[in-house]
Amino acid sequence: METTDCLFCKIVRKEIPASIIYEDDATLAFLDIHPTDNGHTLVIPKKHTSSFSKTDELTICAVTKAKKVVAELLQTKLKPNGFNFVTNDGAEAFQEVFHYHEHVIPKYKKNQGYA
Ligand code: DGP
Repeated sequence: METTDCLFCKIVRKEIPASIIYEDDATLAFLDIHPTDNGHTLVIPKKHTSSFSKTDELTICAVTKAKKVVAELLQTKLKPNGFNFVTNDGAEAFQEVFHYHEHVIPKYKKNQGYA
């Protein structure tokens, strides 16, 4: 896909709005529009790459470092009891947006989620 048509590239270029919670030179993190839990965040590289398996190691390292920062931010702000770190790679694995992204999903004890 051309980056001009890519939804997450448009978010990187600030052409469409997103609730950005972290940004550095190489990565961006913003709240998922369809959260499965409070604080569900997507961490993406700023440069376009379609999926985890098509991404170079340096970019994966940058995204992984950003994931750690994001988890710490969410831990401080929302006090979850754990996290799911999820990567969907390929249509058969339910990847819907073909710009590599990592899900950081805070998990809460029962009845603590949407406090
Ligand atoms: P995946 O199935 O791993 O490709 O997840 C894609 C996620 O992207 C899905 O949880 C919903 C989210 N998403 C789709 N469109 C938008 C959007 O326009 N803005 C934001 N913030 N998230 C989006």
